[in-house]
Amino acid sequence: MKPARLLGVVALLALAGCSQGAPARPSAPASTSAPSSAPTVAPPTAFAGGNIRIALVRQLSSGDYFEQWLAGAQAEAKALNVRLEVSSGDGNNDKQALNLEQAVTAKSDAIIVDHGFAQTVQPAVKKAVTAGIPLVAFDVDPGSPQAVALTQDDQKIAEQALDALKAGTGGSGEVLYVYVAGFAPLDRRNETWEQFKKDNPGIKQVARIGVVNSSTASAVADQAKAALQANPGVKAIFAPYDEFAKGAALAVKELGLADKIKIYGADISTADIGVMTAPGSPWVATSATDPANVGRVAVRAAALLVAGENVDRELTVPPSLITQKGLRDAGITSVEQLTRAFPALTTPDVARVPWAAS
Ligand code: SR1
Repeated sequence: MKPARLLGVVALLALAGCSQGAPARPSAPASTSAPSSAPTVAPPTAFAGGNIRIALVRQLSSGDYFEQWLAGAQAEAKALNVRLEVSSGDGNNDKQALNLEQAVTAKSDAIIVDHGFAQTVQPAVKKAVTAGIPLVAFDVDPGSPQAVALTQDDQKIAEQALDALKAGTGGSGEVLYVYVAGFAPLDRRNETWEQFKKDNPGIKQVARIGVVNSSTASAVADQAKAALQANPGVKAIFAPYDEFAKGAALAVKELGLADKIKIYGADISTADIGVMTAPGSPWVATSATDPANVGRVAVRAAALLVAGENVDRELTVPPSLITQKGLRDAGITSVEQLTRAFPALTTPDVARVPWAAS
């Protein structure tokens, strides 16, 4: 992208409501690409041989968000010369708990737990902590104060999307809500939604749908079609997870309602940008972090713990509001372009590793 156009991109995104509007830094790298600033100290000797093993124990692995997150985690592991040993429960909580037990038994140098339900992961988290294994929990309550809890700012994610919904609807009208209870980030976003409804009595939730599985978007599309046919007055959909928003967009398009119903979502990926910017797309706004950046933060935090460095027990990555108009006006077609144009999506100071470039 030419520099003049790039500056236009940043301005347009800022105008579009990107709340993390840092000044333009056209040369900022995409979050999975090589870091750019020099390290300030030498790496601990334990990291020299490439023998540090960090277990990444995931509940879910399918879908854009989880794939990008893993790519970021792997890139950071490579940069830090650590081995990332990845397992996934594929949506099965018992399998994830078993994988976590195995990571403890295998004496991993550190463990990252990615999503999961508190009741199924906390017993094994406790065993890890008792065994002295440093642990980072992303989007799941570890239940142990010794563990580092990493989250995106879910309240902000919901607030940004709902501010856009309020502006788009004028603060009144029937809304279809997509939610599944039990996932910590969705539960936090739900708290904000509940408060939003109290603060905005003109907004009426007429139906709630939602499913999380290996084909979330198509399952949500089926549910959304039925809900929209049963509720012809709906003018907005709050779908705060990109697989939900993609499913909702499919339903609205297939029912030919894109000029009447707008979707306010969460998360971003290159595929999501394609959906949002497609002609006639109803998905008009999304509040998101860069998932690859969050994956990088998780690995950095785990590496710092292995090195005996201090890490805040709560780490939060802030989101930005990204609008359909901003993306279209700037001609953005990929997350790489988005992160280059909008450096606040990359957070090198969250769990900064002093011996690594950032
Ligand atoms: C099923 S939970 C999905 C959410 O997890 C991450 O926090 C992403 O933001 C996604 O929306």
